[in-house]
Amino acid sequence: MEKCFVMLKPGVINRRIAGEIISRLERKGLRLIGIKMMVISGELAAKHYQEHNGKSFYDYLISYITSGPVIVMVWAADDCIMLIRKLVGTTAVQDAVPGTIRGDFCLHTPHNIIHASDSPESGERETALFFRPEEIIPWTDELAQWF
Ligand code: 3AN
Repeated sequence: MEKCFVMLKPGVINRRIAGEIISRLERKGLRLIGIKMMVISGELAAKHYQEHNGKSFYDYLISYITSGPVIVMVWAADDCIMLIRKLVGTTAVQDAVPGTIRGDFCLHTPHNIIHASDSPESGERETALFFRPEEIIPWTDELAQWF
């Protein structure tokens, strides 16, 4: 089963929309197997966004992501990453279609509200960065027998 690491970025808790966003992923039928609230250190942020090091928006991205509490989650399902990224919408908020999370809740790309892994490898890597193994709870889904 594919894992997708998801982060609700700083500001989401402040805006009181965490429940709304989590609910969208939950209603899709995805399985939540890990969740916690935290403040990310500069060191962890740098590891998470290492692929963007050197880009024009990198310093801003690191300072933003460490500026307040975030909610980190791990979701599981077949094709979880593709399904979540469709619900999330495009990186550039001006292209994000209404009905998607970014299309409905974001004004600016640097504050595009939510991170979701973009490949199964990233899903595994990011999950291991943010969660200890015992924090992942792969509960049995009784509906799965019908899938
Ligand atoms: P995504 O989050 O959609 O996978 P990435 O991995 O390309 O997109 O970018 C990581 C984060 O960096 C984005 N969520 C956004 O906050 C920021 N970012 C990406 N591209 C830009 C940009 N052109 N200008 C400002 N910030 C950006």
